[in-house]
Amino acid sequence: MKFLPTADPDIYGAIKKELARQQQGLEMIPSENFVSLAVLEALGSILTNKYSEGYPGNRYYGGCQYIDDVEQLAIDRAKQLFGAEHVNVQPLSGAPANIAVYFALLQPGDTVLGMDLSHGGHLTHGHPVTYMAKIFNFVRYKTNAQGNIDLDNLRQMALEHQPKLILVGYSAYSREIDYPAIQKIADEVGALTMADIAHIAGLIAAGEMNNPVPIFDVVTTTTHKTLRGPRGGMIMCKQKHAKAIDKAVFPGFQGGPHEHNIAAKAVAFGEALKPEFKTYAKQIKLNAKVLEAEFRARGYHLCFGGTDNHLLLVDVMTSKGVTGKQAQNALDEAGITLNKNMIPDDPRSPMDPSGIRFGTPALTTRGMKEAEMKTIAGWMDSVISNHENAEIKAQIKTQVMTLTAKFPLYQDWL
Ligand code: DSN
Repeated sequence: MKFLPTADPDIYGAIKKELARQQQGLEMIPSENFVSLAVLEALGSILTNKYSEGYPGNRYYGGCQYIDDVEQLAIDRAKQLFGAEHVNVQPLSGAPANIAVYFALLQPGDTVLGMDLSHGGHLTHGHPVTYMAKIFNFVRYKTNAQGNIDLDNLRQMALEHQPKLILVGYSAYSREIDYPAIQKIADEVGALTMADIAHIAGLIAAGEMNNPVPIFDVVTTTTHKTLRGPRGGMIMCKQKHAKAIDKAVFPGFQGGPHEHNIAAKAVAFGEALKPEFKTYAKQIKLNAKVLEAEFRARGYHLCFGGTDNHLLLVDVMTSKGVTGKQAQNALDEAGITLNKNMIPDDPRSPMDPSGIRFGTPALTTRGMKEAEMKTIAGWMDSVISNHENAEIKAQIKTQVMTLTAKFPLYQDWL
């Protein structure tokens, strides 16, 4: 960096320390990733200076001719990636994208059928602590004992509650989703369908997971998880919902779009259209499968019976008598970052739940493969099983630093 070190040494210092943390640690939070330097450049560009309320070709402010090019490129590339009829790239992140969809398609008091948070759903899918839960009537379905979405139960609930919207797509669920079956239930009760593919968008774009976009009414995503773009959101929908969605995003909910961010989204979508991205997405899943096998072999209880995607939810309480918080803290001390997480119908509290959630997108971006996953699973087990043993945690941290040094990240960037 040329200017920041002298202009603002405090912020520069914090960035420098965070860079070292990212470089030296094993990032296993399944919703995190490392963007390319090209994405970073677009994100840090002068596009941040421009106001551009409206949409390409129809803005409220002057001087938007190049901004229009940027936003249209992002839209066109997203359409190509997912086979979408209409795309809105302006949502600032996943939560605003979901809220905009609710405002576009629902009236206050309407019923939405969404997955229970502890079974892998998301806060913005109607958790009682959210404002959306005060406006709309969210009814929650769950997974069955085998870890599958119980489609018979979902159908019964849909018949009973007559939802206006059926919502799928999760942030801690590790299995594939049968979109045509859910669309059939929605058709039977006259409900609209929405999928939140934030976690798995990159896997879907690469053809490694089922794609709801050609089937469902609306699909939301973030752009910064497996899709490996900048922090942001996006809505894809059938043409018949395009006007309502666009109006809900702006002027209904947001103001001026963040065009530097939209440019970075366009760059990331361009990267995801390349053949290398397919190889990357395949490897994310292969790596997750190795972690699954290694944890199963060590006697851990895997929620939902394992994984079809990039993440695992593991019940460390039942498996090893360690809470999710204890496991997260101990692993943090050893240089391995993941998050504590509720397991289905968790008897413990969200702040100290029974599980941990971890995944492979960021490690795979660094170039790590099956052999590294085996080693890492062994380290994780040692730390969890000896979570109060400072010596073991220190030893593993040293080994983590040796390993990460072999997979360089953002070298010379600062
Ligand atoms: N915070 C994101 C995650 O970790 O899944 C979703 O909101």
